[in-house]
Amino acid sequence: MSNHKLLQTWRWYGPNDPVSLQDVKQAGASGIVSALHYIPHGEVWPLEDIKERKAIIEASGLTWSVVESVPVHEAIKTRRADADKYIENYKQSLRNLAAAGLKTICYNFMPVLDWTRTQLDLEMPNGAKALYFNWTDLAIFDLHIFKRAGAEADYPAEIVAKAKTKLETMSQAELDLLRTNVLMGIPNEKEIELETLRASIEEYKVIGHEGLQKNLAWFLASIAETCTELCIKMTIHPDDPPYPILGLPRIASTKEDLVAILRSVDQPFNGICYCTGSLGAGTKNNLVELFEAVKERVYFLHLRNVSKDEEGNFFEADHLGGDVNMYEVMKVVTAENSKRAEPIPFRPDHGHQMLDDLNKITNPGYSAIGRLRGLAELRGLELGITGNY
Ligand code: DNO
Repeated sequence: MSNHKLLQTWRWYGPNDPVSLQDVKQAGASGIVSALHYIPHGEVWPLEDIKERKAIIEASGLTWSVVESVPVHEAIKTRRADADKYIENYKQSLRNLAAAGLKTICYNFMPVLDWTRTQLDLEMPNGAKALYFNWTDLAIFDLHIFKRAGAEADYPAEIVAKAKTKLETMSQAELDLLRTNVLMGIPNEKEIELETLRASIEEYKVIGHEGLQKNLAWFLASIAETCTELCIKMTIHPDDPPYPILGLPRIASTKEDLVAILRSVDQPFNGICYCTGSLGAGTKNNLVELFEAVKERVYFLHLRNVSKDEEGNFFEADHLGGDVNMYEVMKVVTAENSKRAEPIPFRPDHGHQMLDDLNKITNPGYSAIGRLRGLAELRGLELGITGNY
């Protein structure tokens, strides 16, 4: 048993991030979660570039603890004819990262789109702004902007009807904003075009749920030896939201999914990024039970909260508010942490845009003050539970 605390980390998008490393230090985190977002997906991350980013972080007295993400190229997810080349590139990036001492890597296997929201500024009663996912708005995008063939069948009749009624009240500017929000990617990474999305949806139709599971198992098996040799821990980020959207398959949404992923290549390198916000949006997910099922392989934590309604729409709640009982989660997380040789890194994933940040241009979900509040609450909760002062 060890009485070390969880490792407090903070996602930093690099030198262009409006939140500075000095800000991160004032928030009280000691670890940085970062990635070389400017490198196109699928290309090798040069060792020099990795070292440069590391040096910038270390010059501020912080440590680069987790790499989030090393994106998996679509050619791998779909196992296209040229997939082997991308596997080789991925392995080379891992070698370069390990050479710089970076060994915890986050990735996802969501087809085409990373996390998806329909609104980025839902106003809370206190005036702060939160990220929001609404099925009616997604249906408006899908049925009336994107016009995906057969999309109607993927929504309950009431949502289709609501979408139709709401559409009539929306201005062109509102529709454009909805489109931008749904297609929004990671800051500094390439935005997805509607036509690319359309082509991908066709490609994934053929692959299906099982095909995508197999492709992930193949990816993991292909990098297994390299990871084990280099002591790299891979952590898959769950689907966000944890449902199929736009006709795309999802394979990392539930406890069963995550257990199946671990079993598919049952080796220590194959781990999980336990994201309470993504998994918490699943109406059937029990977060404590889920953690218990996979805990030995949880190498990274994203702690945030969501509040769902009866239709399954959800907004991002305060870290200690919402549907995820963070007290119960923190109890199981800290129990697992006390068994580890190294503390598990966590970050306050997303935060409200609040106070002075309301007047600033920020990366959605990644403004400073809301995350600072989340981090402070989470570390207080941890201390209250463990008593490890
Ligand atoms: C959203 C993030 C995700 C995550 C990737 C991991 O804010 O948690 O974008 O970084 O899915 O690959």
